[in-house]
Amino acid sequence: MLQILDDEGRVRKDLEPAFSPDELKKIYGWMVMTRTADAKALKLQRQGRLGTYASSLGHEACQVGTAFFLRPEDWVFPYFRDLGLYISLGYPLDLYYHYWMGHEAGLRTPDGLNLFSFAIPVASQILHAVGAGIAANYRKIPLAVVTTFGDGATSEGDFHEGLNYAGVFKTPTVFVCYNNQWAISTPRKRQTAAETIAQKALAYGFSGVVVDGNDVLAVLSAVREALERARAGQGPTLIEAVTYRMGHHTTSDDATKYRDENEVKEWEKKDPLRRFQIYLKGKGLWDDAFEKELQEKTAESVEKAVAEAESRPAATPEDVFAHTYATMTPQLTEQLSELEAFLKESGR
Ligand SMILES: Cc1ncc(C[n+]2csc(CCOP(=O)(O)OP(=O)(O)O)c2C)c(N)n1
Ligand SMILES: [Mg+2]
Repeated sequence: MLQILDDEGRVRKDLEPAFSPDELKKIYGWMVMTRTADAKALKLQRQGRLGTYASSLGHEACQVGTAFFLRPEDWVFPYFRDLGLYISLGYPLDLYYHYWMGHEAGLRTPDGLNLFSFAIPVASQILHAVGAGIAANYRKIPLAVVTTFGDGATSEGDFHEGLNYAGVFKTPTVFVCYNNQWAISTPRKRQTAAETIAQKALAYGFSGVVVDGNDVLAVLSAVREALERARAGQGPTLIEAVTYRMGHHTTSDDATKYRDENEVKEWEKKDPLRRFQIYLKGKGLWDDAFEKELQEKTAESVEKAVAEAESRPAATPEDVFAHTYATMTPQLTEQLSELEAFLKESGR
């Protein structure tokens, strides 16, 4: 497993990537923003102001590390637990919140961002990413396509079909698996008998690497190398970022029913933010005053995003019917009339 910062934030000098102070601060800032915006989403959900939410707590290094080296021409096919990636790519936070508040408009990506709407159907985005890679090859455009997914996605047919095709046709795809040890209540050991997820790439004829997903420098290094290979026509890479889902699966889940709290405590010691903070401090780039100012600025922009999201139109029950077909089927039209009659009768 590639690790550059250990659990105590000590750096492997021989592997240390060369970042400028500004770049290091930017990476840290995005990680802090991810954590703050995530905590806010959980609070809003508890207050009935946001719908079911999938927390990114603990995934900040994987998500920010995956996004940092992306270029405007690259394409991204993420999944539902990817707040840090959205933040790093400059996706408006108010839009992101608006989606989780139940409005599909929140996933309408602003022009100029090559970011596909994130996938809720597990692993379906992997096929889209491979398809986009085929298109890039066909048009001879040197770009990379990144897709993210969880450990649970690796048991889906879509994962195997996607990786097989990518290997055969050498698509410029970077597959990033956030192996957070759980797929709802299914633990990693019940997901696959293979020793690692990364080794599955070998069966499809390309490289797989395991990285410490709580070490942002390790994720950054592995993703940079994979992106360069993809853009140079050297084909796909599978990156397994080993991390941990610190929260429940979503706000509709209670993980205490199926996992040992001691396991969560063990992973707290590997916190990606704390490790990176120690590293920055060692470089003279972090102190209490810097942290305080960053926290204040971050909290302010999060509050602004919430206010903007709440000023947008709320989703209506009728919206459920609106966006599946260009023209509704007769059955849907009938069901919509029934719903409308019900809403009228019940005075809503
Ligand atoms: C095709 C499909 N099957 C089942 C589900 C229900 N479901 C939602 S998330 C999830 C587990 C995903 O686990 P993992 O891929 O490890 O991602 P994580 O949630 O841990 O980030 C399941 C089974 C779904 N959304 N799509
Ligand atoms: Mg998982």
